[in-house]
Amino acid sequence: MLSIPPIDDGPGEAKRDLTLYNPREATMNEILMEVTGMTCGSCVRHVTGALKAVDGVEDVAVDLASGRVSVRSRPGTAADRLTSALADSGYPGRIVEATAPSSPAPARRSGGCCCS
Ligand SMILES: [Cu+2]
Repeated sequence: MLSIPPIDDGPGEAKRDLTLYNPREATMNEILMEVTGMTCGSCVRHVTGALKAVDGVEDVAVDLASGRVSVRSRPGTAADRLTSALADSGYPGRIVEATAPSSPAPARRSGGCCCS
């Protein structure tokens, strides 16, 4: 029998994920968005700022390479306000996945990069 023993990370390692876990976040909605037009760190800051300005948004994480943005918001935050905030900032986006009910994304708008 071939068996691979479990890797022993030593004491303390098992709870390493807990250090990043904030119990308050367990009640947060997670919204995954796809944003177009981001090409640099400045774009990321614009998008982050636009989303954080939306009432109820607690945290914004932008992955520039994939154009994916995950937003953590308080329950009841209207997801369509996120897409309109993005449109207003010049970076059209749509909701890919949301734990909260969302309405369809508004019409997309082209353009938007600050550095092109
Ligand atoms: Cu840019």
